Amino acid sequence: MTAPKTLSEVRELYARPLLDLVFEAAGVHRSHHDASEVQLCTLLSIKTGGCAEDCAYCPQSSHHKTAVKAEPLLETGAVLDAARAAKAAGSTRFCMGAAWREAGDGPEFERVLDMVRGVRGLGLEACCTLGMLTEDQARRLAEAGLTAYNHNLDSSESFYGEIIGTRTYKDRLDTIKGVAKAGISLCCGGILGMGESAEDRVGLLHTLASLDPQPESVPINALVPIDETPLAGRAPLDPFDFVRTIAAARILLPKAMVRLSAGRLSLSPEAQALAFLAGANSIFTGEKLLTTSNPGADLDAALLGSLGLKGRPPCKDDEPALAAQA
Ligand code: SAM
Ligand code: DTB
Ligand code: SF4
Repeated sequence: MTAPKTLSEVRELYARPLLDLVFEAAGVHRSHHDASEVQLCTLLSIKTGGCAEDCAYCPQSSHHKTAVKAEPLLETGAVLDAARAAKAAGSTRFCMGAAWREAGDGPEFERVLDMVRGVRGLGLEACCTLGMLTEDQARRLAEAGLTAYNHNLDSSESFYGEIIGTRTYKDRLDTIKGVAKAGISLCCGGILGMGESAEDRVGLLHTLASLDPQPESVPINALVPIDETPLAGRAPLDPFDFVRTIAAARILLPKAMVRLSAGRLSLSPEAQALAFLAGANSIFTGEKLLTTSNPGADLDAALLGSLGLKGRPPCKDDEPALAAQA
């Protein structure tokens, strides 16, 4: 069956009885992926805080007086030490995040290119999230061997203006187009629990599924409410809404890696298990994401162990790319 694509089809899909949706998503998952494997990814904040954007959810925005302390761009050596440690702990993808509105040109961007080359040289997938990019920057990241670029749409176009005032949905889509043009895989997802409606989630899913090419990776974040941000007091996300969105994403983007991202500490092991059944097939490991806490290695090993899941082996689909670089 062809995946539904119109907005009304996505709306109907999203509104189905939860267990029917999970059942169908589990089938789609199993026909496109090895359902016994979960890809383990590690995140590192390479440049923390002091960001010029006003994203209402974000601890790193300079518009909110949060507890996050701004730090300059890390040195390449420190980043590669972290990447080696991530690899030793079983991660196959290393994601570098910078609290930038946009990646500027100059020595800092050159350093990020060095980091990408170094991470790829370790045999890891390399992902970056640096804010808006020009087409030339995207091309240079591709040349350095970048596997994927993370640039989230976060929510529907109509809800976007309620959470971010310093950039538009179109700015986001323009960077996404430049990334695709440079031949870099796209990692693009959203945040649930910001006060958005079911219709906003439908809008986000429809936009993600309509991107051409579709994202190779879809991170689904549960809002981590941060003190002193405008979203600090948001009501906790209903875990079944989280699972419903994962299931719909799996059906609409059958080939993508669907990643359980921020906010896993607020999800029970049972909710995460249902999310894996519904087609999630990746997690971020380690005690810290960019600035927020994450379940540690022991908790995750116990969770995967009790579900009979295993970490995906290194660079399964990535060997030709690495061989071409050697
Ligand atoms: N500055 C870049 C950008 O915004 O594209 C990259 C870093 S930014 C922190 C990466 C993503 O983290 C955002 O797109 C957002 O989806 C997610 N994020 C940030 N704060 C969050 C929070 N409190 N809870 C859940 N997700 C969050
Ligand atoms: C994404 O969608 N989730 C990851 C990754 N992209 C960069 C990280 C989100 C963490 C945000 C909260 C923090 O600061 O830790
Ligand atoms: Fe945070 Fe990224 Fe928004 Fe900056 S652009 S405030 S780092 S989410």
